Amino acid sequence: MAPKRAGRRRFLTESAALIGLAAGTKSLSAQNPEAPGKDMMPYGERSRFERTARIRLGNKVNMSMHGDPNGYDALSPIGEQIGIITPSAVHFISSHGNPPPDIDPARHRLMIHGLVERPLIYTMEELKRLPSVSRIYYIECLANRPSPGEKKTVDDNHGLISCSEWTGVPVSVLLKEAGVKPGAHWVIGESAEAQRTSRSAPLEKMMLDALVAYGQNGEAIRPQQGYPLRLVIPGFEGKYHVKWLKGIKVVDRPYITYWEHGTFMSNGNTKGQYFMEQGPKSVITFPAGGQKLTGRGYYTIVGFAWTGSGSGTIRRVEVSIDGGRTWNDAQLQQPVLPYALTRFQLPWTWNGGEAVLQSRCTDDAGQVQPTAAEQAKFWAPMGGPHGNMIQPWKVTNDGQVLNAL
Ligand SMILES: Nc1nc2c(c(=O)[nH]1)N[C@H]1C(S)=C(S)[C@@H](COP(=O)(O)O)O[C@H]1N2
Ligand SMILES: [Mo]
Repeated sequence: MAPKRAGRRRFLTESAALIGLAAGTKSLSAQNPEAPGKDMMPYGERSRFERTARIRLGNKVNMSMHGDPNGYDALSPIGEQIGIITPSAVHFISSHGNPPPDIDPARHRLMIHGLVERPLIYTMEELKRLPSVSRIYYIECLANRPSPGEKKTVDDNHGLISCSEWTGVPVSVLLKEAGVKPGAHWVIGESAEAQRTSRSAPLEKMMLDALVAYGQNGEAIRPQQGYPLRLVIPGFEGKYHVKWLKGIKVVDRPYITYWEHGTFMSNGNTKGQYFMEQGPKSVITFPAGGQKLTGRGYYTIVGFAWTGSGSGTIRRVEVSIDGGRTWNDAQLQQPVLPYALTRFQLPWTWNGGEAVLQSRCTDDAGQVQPTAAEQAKFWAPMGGPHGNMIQPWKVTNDGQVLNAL
């Protein structure tokens, strides 16, 4: 009994001291240690010890990395993401030169028009009165691809992907309400920003699982992500997820809008086909490019896998620690959800020597993530629209992790 009582007494004394401290400094917990005086009770911020941040793109230095000369783009710090949800504050941004428009949700409208029986106009309030769904989906930019040379870190090579819980109304509900006319096969998502970035997608997919989303991770979508409304088309290239959505126009055939031109005409796509679904892809996010191991010993290799093909579900992830000679099945961390990031992990003891780490995933359609060589061959001669090749990372004997592509 005696040691226990002593323990309890010490606990009481310490908590009394804490209470005294808190009283003395006037509700310590309510203050932001970074910005003294700012009241953190209504809307919180992270600890001042946390530094994870987006990486801005589009200036002269890194423009060539992602190719958009007007870029208002930013990479998500994927190498530091914990769990499958990307915090909204560090969701990647791909906005083609547009700062987010300043939209008052009270004045925003969504128009359903084109080949429909009854054109409809919804206010945000009306949309929110409809039954909603919440789904965890990734969005990945077409430009998210590893490359040798200039891109060194895991964020540089893979930061144009993020995963959120999106909440909104299925597009099918709105289209059924409007009544799609015979002869309609495609849908154009129309956006409200100055430089219109409309995209078209097949009606079938829109009816299947596309969302008009107003919620992201439990709150309103962030301005950079399309506030107050965006399209979410699970598994499709990022550019189809139209932000600042103001119209859904039902049409007879695909229209090549300005921003679709790239997919349609380049990338060896001589048949003029659309490639909207993204193939199986995975990447080790620790240990990964730009990071450093602090010493030999036990580590857990972690990473993400995802696919836009088939039913969008990852079935298997293998990890190689010897440059692809042998492969080990990694553990898939639950939940494993369609069109979401899937976490994988594998225990690893680093003996201090050189090692080449890489992951390869298989989706539930049986498609296996290709090596860079296989990828190049498939999309020859000009390289494919989807950069889903295997990413090798080289651990040097002083613990640096380098891009080994
Ligand atoms: N209205 C509008 N929607 C848009 C874009 C845009 O510039 N304007 N960019 C597209 C591209 S290229 C991508 S990859 C995704 C990125 O979404 P995010 O910025 O929320 O990450 O949005 C798409 N939707
Ligand atoms: Mo994009």
